[in-house]
Amino acid sequence: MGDYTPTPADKFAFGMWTIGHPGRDPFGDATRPPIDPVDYVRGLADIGAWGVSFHDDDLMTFGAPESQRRAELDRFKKALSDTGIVCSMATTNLFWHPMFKDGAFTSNDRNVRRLAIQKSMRNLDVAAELGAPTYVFWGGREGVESAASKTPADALDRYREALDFLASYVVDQGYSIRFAIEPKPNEPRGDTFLPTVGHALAFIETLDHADMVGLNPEVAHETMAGLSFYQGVAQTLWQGKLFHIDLNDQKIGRYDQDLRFGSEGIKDDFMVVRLLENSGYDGPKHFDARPYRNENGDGIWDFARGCMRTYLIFREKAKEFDANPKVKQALADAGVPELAIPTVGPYSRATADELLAEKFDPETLASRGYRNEQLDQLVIDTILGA
Ligand SMILES: [Mn+2]
Repeated sequence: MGDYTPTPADKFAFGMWTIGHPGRDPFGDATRPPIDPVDYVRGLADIGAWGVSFHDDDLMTFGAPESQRRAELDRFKKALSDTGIVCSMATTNLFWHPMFKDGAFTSNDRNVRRLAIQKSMRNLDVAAELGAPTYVFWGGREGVESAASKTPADALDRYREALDFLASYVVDQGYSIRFAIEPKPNEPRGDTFLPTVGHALAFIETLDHADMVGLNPEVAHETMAGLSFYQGVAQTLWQGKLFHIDLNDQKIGRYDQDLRFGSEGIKDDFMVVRLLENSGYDGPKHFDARPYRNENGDGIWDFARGCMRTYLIFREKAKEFDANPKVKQALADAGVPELAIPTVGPYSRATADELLAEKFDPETLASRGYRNEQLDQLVIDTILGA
């Protein structure tokens, strides 16, 4: 058993809005004071985190004079260099200000759309200055309550136009930044554009700079849609599009809970960690979650330590699972290695004729058992330490 103490080599990162979330919700005001960005970065270093991410408005007061914004940014930069915490991702706040109530890139107001792109360009400059390799696009307000209020094809055209323009800006500026779209089915809008991993993967293929754009899937968002996060991440990896990941937790069918990673969907979370660790993914393990609203003081850091601790426990359990001879046998019994064998190979007249001539006995094929119960029980035994 490891001691589950995180180190920067584990590449754990937290957003500025996560551990420091003041606890405001639609029914109640803040329950704890904001944390100064410099103290926040020091706190991350103290708990063994590696990276931090930010929205423009987390660091620099929106609408403040440029000299004040520069001073706020310089303070933050100094905290990064003092602690060694890396800026692992940046994003634009295109959801908080009331002007974004009808959307940002997809607002029906053309001037709001132009401002949203301008705001993103300015923060891309900051992201480049801080060395953030990934820029996330979560379309918080990109959606509708009334379906009649936007023509979906126009909204998708405008969404694509914004990302094409911004990707070209990155290329033109010579920045080493890739984009990651973060899908979410709803909340704060009734219906959000690009609601799931699948919608976003298909959308990316229509972009001018599709190679620069991948995904930032989030546990809570796929789970809200009733989907398996594990399967979503697996396909994202398969398509070479896992540019970033938001780890947290969520009960199906609820509002966006942003719970501590590993606190709810333990089995899916275990499978996600096993997948990430075995895939060669070397990006940040980024927690986009928040402490329970009734925490304060040390409690909010308990939350942050818990996210990392559970990841490390799952990482150890995943190694144990893959090394267990009983698991190897159960995987063989289930036919798992057989799925890796090509079915027919590349098409040729000869392989087609060979297949057409082959005789199958449906009764024999139907009589096979796949022993999934024993395999799944080994997953449970491993997680529970039995
Ligand atoms: Mn997120």
